Amino acid sequence: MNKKHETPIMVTRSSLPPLEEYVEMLKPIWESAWLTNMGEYHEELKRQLKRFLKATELELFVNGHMALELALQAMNLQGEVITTPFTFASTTHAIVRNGLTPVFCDINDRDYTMDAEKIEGLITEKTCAIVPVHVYGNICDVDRIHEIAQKHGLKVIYDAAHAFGEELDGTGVGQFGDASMFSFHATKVFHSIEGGAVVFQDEALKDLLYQLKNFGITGYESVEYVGANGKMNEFQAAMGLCNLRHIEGEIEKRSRLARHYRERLSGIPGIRLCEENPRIKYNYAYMPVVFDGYGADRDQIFEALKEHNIFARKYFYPCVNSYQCYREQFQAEDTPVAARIASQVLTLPLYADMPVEVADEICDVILAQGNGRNE
Ligand code: T4K
Repeated sequence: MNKKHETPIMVTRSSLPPLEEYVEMLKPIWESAWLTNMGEYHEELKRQLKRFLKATELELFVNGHMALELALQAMNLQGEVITTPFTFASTTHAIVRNGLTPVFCDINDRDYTMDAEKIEGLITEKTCAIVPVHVYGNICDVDRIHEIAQKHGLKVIYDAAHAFGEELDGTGVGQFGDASMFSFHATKVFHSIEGGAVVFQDEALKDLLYQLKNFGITGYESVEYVGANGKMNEFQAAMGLCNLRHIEGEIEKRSRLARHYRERLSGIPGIRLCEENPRIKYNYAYMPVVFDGYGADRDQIFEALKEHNIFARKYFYPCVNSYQCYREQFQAEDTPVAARIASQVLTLPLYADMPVEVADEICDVILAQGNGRNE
């Protein structure tokens, strides 16, 4: 079996532009001493991202969470919001921190996004919106969700934290629903150290989102909204501009690794990979693998990898509806598919500069665990 890595292999590793490129970008910041509050880089990144994401409208934020929280605030919602428990804490927290009540809809077991066929059964007279998540970059059933939202007069705000640059039949993923949030955290396919954006269709939201991220200030002597500080600074925007130059190469490198994982792990009894949808242009953000009736369970694989100094992650275990802060209000059993997948899934290390040999070693460890035990 392979030897243990001297330096640990983590689930991801931030991509960075050449240092000189970033340093070059810093010079104008030093000259102008303009560090934050919608500076030139902020505006330039906004323009470039709007183009790259094929977005109608786009606003930048200090991080993805604030972007989602303020996008929900901008929708002026009240009551219940249908969402998924199979996600990162941020999605639900953004709903709750807006004084809204999350209602958890189960996921489907093909791509782990919200099971659109279960949404209507959860709609009550209090329902105001749906917040689905394109989890792992798997694009939700946007057509069905749109149909349901139209029929019941609901807003749709997508958590697209994982879906940067993705397209469905050539349409930018941010074009679906009323708004979509993208995360530009250091661990994401595209990052600005921390950062995020809201892509939206209604021009009327433009000023509002801008104002909400700046304390609700609407003029030198007027504050009309209870806003927050959600501004992206110039150092973040500079990193974003540098990284955007290299994004195509980043995604290409990720796609090669993902393909390699697929070749090694496909067709093994008890190992399930998400089906690839030919309509989607993926960004290969994550490499989720489900162990279901394999020779070893998810936790055993996790431990075996750890012994080799390889740290896969159990994204997204536990489900949000069993967090300590929510478990009094919700039953994890109400979303059984999410609970099951959360207990079976492991996201394997995947980042642009990961050598293919490391993917091979990871597969070797996994396959050795199943040897002779999965008949
Ligand atoms: N919605 C969804 C569905 C999300 O997944 C997220 C964030 C959000 C909303 C909110 O967006 P942001 O407000 O974060 O923009 C990480 C990320 O911090 C988080 O952004 C991400 N989702 C989540 C899925 O993963 P952790 O706590 O697992 O990160 P951490 O610190 O354990 O890092 C993971 C690995 O990444 C490290 O082992 C090494 C590598 N890494 C990490 C950092 C911080 C680097 O290479 N460089 C770094 O700077 O949450």
